Amino acid sequence: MGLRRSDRFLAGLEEADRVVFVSHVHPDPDGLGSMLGLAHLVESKLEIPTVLTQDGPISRAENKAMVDVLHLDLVPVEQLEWHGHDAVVMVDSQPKTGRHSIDDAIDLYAVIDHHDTPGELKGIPFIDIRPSLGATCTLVTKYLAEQDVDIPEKVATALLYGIDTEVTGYPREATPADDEAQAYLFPLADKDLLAQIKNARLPHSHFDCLLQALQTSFIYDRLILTWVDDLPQPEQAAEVADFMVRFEHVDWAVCGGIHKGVLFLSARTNLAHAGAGELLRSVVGKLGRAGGHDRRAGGSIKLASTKPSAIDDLQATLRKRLLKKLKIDDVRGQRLVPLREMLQNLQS
Ligand SMILES: [Mn+2]
Repeated sequence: MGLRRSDRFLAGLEEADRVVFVSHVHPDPDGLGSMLGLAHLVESKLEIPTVLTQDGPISRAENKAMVDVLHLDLVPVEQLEWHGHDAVVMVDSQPKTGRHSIDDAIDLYAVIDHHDTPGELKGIPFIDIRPSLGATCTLVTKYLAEQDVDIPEKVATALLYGIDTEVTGYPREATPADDEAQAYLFPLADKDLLAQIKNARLPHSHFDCLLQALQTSFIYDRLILTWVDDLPQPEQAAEVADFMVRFEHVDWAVCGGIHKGVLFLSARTNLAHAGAGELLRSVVGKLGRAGGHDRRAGGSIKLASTKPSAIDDLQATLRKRLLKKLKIDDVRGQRLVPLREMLQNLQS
C-alpha cells in the first residue's frame, strides 16, 4: 500500500526540532483552523513542539471572537525567533503571492492550500494544493481522520468554523469532501462556542461603513459596485460584497475601500464557474495583487497618492476594466438608493 499524503507530510517532519505554522495576512478562520489542526496532528503523532503564528492584525469581529473564545495562542510572525531546525508549514495560502509578511528567504517545508491563485512552489518538499476543496480545514480534517487522531473539542470547533466560513455562499463552493468533514467534526465541536463566534458583537464603525456602502453603491447591469472611503478594517470590503451579492438584480458584487493607504477590493458572484479570482487578478493587473476562488476574490492596491482626485482616477480605471471583463457597457450606473430617498430619510 502506498503512503498516504498525511504519512508523507509527517515523515518529512521527523527530524525537525519545532514546526512553525504560517498563514496569510488578515488571518481568517480557515487559516487559523488549519494551523491548529495540523499542530495537533504533529504534536499527537510526532511529539514535536509547534508554534502558530499571526501575520498582521486579526480584525473581523468574528475572527477576533474565534481567537478569544478558543484561547488560540498565536505568536506575531514578526516577533518569532527562527531556529535552524524549524520546519515551516504554510497553510491556506501560497508563497510569493503578496499575502505574507514573512521573509521570502525563509525555506518552507510544506504548502497546504486550496486557492486557485498560484504561488512560487519550486524546491518545497511537500505540497498539497487542492483548489477543488471549499476549505483548507477540510484537507486538514482528512489528515487527522486518516491518522486516527482524537480531535479535542477546541480543535474540532476551529476546523468546523473554518469550513463553515468558506462554504456559506450560494451556489456553495463545497465538495462532498467538505460536507463529509463537517459531518465528522460536528459531533466533536462545541456548538455554543460556535454560536458565540458567529454572533460576535460589532463595533459602531461597522454600521457607519454599511451606511456609506448603501449610499455609494451603483448598479451597472448585472454588477453592483460599491466604494467605501474609510474601511474600519480591511475585511469589511468582503462583508459588504457578501451583503450586496444577495441583491436580486445582480450576479456580481464588488466593493473597494481604503484602509491605511491601501485600497482593498473584494468580489463576489452568484454564478458557478465564474473564475472570480482570476478575473479580479486581471482587473488589478500590475497595480497590486489579487486572487481567490471561483466565486470569491480579494485584492489590494497600495495607493501612490491618497489625494481624492488620485483615488477617483484609480476607481475609474478599475471600474472600466471590470466592466470590460464582465462585458457590461460602460454607461452611467444607477444608484442602489436614489439621492432623493436618502434626503427624504434625513428629513423624516
Ligand atoms: Mn481558505
